[in-house]
This record gives sequence, structure tokens and C-alpha cells, in this order.
Amino acid sequence: MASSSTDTKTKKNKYERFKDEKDGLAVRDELEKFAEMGWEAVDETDLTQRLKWLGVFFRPVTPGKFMLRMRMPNGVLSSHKMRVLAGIVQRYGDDGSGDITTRQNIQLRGVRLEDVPDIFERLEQAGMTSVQSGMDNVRNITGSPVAGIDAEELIDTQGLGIMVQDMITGNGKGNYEFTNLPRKFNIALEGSRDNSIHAEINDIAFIPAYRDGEIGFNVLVGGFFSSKRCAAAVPLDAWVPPNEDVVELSRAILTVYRDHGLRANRQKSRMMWLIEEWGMDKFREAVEAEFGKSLAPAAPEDEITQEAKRDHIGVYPQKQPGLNYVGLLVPVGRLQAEDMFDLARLAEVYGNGEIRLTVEQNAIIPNIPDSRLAAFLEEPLVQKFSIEPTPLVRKLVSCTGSRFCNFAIIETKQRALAIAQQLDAELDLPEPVRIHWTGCPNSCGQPQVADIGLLGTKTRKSGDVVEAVDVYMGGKVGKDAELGSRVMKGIACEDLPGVLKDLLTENFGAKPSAAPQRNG
Ligand code: SRM
Ligand code: SF4
Repeated sequence: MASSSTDTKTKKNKYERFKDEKDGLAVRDELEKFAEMGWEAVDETDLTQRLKWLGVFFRPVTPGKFMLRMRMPNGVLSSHKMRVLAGIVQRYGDDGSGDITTRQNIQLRGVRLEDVPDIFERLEQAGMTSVQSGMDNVRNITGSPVAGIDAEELIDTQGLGIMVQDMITGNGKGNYEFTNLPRKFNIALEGSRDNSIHAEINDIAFIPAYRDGEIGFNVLVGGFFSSKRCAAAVPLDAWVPPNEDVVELSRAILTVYRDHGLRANRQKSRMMWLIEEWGMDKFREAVEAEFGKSLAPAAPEDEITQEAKRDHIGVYPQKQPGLNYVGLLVPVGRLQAEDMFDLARLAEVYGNGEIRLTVEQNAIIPNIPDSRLAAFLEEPLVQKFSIEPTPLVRKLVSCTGSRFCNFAIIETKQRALAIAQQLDAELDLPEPVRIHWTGCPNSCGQPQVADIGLLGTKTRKSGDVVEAVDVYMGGKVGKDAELGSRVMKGIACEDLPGVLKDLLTENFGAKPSAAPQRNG
């Protein structure tokens, strides 16, 4: 019998059914048992799905070696925290590593389930959490990586990011109020003029704006990427001051989405689908009712005025006289345990023990006095993670790809780096070009925000099925951000250096290299 349209809207998908059976967060109380019985004996849904509510990801590509996704608002962590994370991966030898993610976060590799209870204890002691970092939860809260130290900044978002995270996660202990959203959810808090975190691709984006002479945030909602559709966030027509209201408005929006978001078709469950189904007026009214007081209309203009988004690579004076922050290029975001220990040491010896991460998967050491800068720049890690990388390596971003991700259609990180290094050696570029790689249509590597975005696919070449990419162009970040669109389909990866060379020559002023180049 054909189902009615009401049925198709209210019928729950299989993810909703397993969440109804048992909330994902509930496995928190079974961890010791899982650790004792071993991963092979754990119920399949607990193993492959619910553990993600704790940030513990079973990797079908490397069974038994889990990924642990942390949370760190604004990408800020201390040297002590970095050392704790380094210590966790160090014990896994060649299997252990850390990846800086496109949400200025860290994911640890090689983790064994039997160690997770002990790891969680160490994280808690260090003031860290991985809770609610996967599946139908709110991801890491992003914010300017130079919040609090940037001379140009309008709002220091660090405290707000922590407050929003604490509200969602119950101060890092887990909060059943927000563990059953219809789908994943992203929040960004932009305090600078350059849209350093491309806020518009988040489900909630707070953008700096003056209203009646007071600085606060205009609010955008509904931005997301998925394999079927990508959408930029749209105005909620609301303005909030930079205080508790940011937390309360986030709570109100999340509550409306949790209670009314569409749960039938998982491909149509992100918040934008609800906004479109209801219309913005109804959505805004529902949010206002939850917020408990009237929402001020948006300021007529926002303060995202800088044309280009900064990459923070290099040495920059801070707003605090005599202090500098130094951005280090971590190629495609991959860190070994010794790199993590070394970053912690440099932060302590030269700075104030703080480390920042960027959505471009790089690291920043802030608070280095002028007097220590020269010695810092001589450090071996600063030669490895250069402050003057070659132009394509400088702007390279890549998702995880097939090395660890079972959704991946192609290998990304190693290939991305090899091709960028090759082209940097062969071409002279007037300006760095932002190339983003993503291994499948889920778009974790954000190809739609890049100058050139490469999205993994397969194609046929000489009768064989080979790894390939669709090419995106036109992504614009900073002021008047725009999403790029697909311009080429199914380019075999082995043909890519030549195709990219042509694109760089025709669109970005590349010329054959005049002199041998250094490597990134
Ligand atoms: Fe993502 C699923 C990795 C940022 C859209 N993403 C996954 C999974 C969990 C799939 C899986 O279970 O294997 C990947 C884990 C692979 C692994 O072992 O590392 C994964 N996503 C990543 C990271 C690590 C990419 C990176 O190399 O940096 C990023 C982690 C961020 C973090 O710290 O939390 C990451 N993912 C993103 C972003 C970018 C962003 O947030 O700015 C997006 C697009 C924006 C968005 O979500 O609207 C993104 N990931 C997805 C999607 C598509 C969501 C959808 O609505 O359909 C999936 C698939 C899903 O959720 O069903 C996905
Ligand atoms: Fe995995 Fe695809 Fe996301 Fe890359 S884009 S990390 S391949 S899910």
C-alpha cells in the first residue's frame, strides 16, 4: 500500500529508531564493560554508532584502532592539554597520530577501546572532553583562532565559545537535553572582520555587527554541506549582545530544531530543511518563544569587511605590545606524537603555554615576546612546520580520506600534499591559491569554500576504474562569501597535476617557475 505524504514525513529513519531504543550518550555508563569484553563483542550499534556520542569512532578501515574526536572551542588548548593528547597517541607507536580538523579541533588515531576509560580519566583531569562530538550532536564550536590577541578584533569570542559548549555538553560531562538532534549541528562565533572561520557554512553563525552603536552579533541560520545539497546560512533577522544571550539564543534554536526538525529522511534533516518547510517567519517566532523575550532585529550591516580571510601563517604583532603570534604550517594537519610534544614545549618555552588551531588545519603559538622571537624561529619544528611555506602548500586543506575514513572514495591527504609540492616547484604564483580536497561528497574538506575544490569520485580510464575528482571553483571567503560550484567532472587523479597547472595558469596568473623552488 502506498504511504501517505504524512507517513513519509513522520515515519522515522533507522537512526531515529536506534536512538529511541537507547540514547547514544547511554554508552557512557557501559564503557568499563566494553573495555573488558573487547570491541569484537560489543553490540554492533553501540560499537559503530553510539560510541560516537562519546567521540569514540570505530574505523572499519582499521578495525580495533579507534579515532577519538575532541572538543576545543575556538581551537584553543594549553601545552599541558597538548601533552596529554600526545601521550595518548604515543603509546600506539606507528598507529598513533593526531589530525587538526577543519573545525579547529584534534582527532586522535590508533586508540584502543580497552584504554578508553583510562583516557577519559586523563582527559577529565586535564579539563578536556570529547563528549557529543559525533553523530547527531553539536560539533566543535569554531571562533577566530586569534581571539583575544588580534588588534583588529571586535569581540573576543573565547569565553562565549566555552559557555555555549558547556551549555550543550553539561560542562563536558554529557547532557541528554541535546543528544538526540535530528542530525549533526555546527555553531560558529565570528569576532573578527575577516570571517576567519567561514561562519556562513554553519547551522548557527554569529557575525559581528553594530546596533545603535553597540557591538554584538547578527545571527545567520541553516548553513550546511551534505552529499545531496550545500547551502549558505540565511539571516534570522536577529541581533544579540555578546553575553549570556548568545548562549540562550543557541539553546532556543537547538530546542526548536530538536523538537521540530525533520526526522523521516536523513538526507533532509539538517536545520535548513525545517526553516524552508516552515518559512523564516514561523521559524523565528518559534525561536523567539523559546528564547523567552523578543529578539532585536538584525543590524542593517555586519562588520565582515575584510576582503580576504587571513591564514595566520607567519609572524604577527598582537594587540598586546611586545607580543607576537606565530602561525605554523602543519601540512594537511597531520601531527605525530613528537610534533605534539614539541608544540607543547615551544608554547611553554617561548610563549605562555597556549596553542591555537585554525580551520585550515594549522597551529599558532601566541604570546611570544619580541626578545624571544629570533630564537623561536631557529627551532627545528619551525623549519618542519614552516612560517614561509610555498604558496599552494600554504593554503592546502584536506579531509581524512581513505587512509582512515570508510566513506572515502579516494586517498586525499598524501596525494594533496604531493601534488601541491610538485606544482609549487613547477610554477610561480603571484598569490597563494586555496586548494581544498575532500574524499567524498560529504564535503568535510569544504571544497565549496576554496578557490579550487577537489571532491573525490571514480572514473574510467583506459577501461579501468580509477580514483578521480570533480573540480569546484569560485568559492569566496571573507566579505561577501560565496559557495563555489562544480566546473569539471571525473578528472583522473593521475591527470590532475596537468589539469591544475592549466587552471592555475588561466585563472590565477601562474607562470612556469623561473627558479628552482624550495619545498613546502
Ligand atoms: Fe565530516 C562525516 C571527518 C568536518 C560534513 N566527517 C564524517 C565522518 C565522521 C564519517 C565517518 O564516520 O567516517 C568523518 C570521520 C573520518 C575520520 O576518521 O577522520 C568526518 N569531518 C571530518 C573531519 C575530521 C575532516 C578533516 O579532516 O578535518 C572534520 C572534523 C571536524 C570536527 O572537528 O568536528 C569534518 N564534516 C566536516 C565539515 C566542515 C565543517 O564543519 O566546517 C562538514 C561540512 C559542513 C557541515 O557539516 O554542514 C562535514 N561529515 C560531514 C557529513 C555530511 C553531513 C550531512 O548533513 O550530510 C558527514 C556524513 C554524515 O554526517 O552523515 C560527515
Ligand atoms: Fe570521510 Fe568523506 Fe568526510 Fe573525507 S569528506 S572525511 S572521505 S566522510
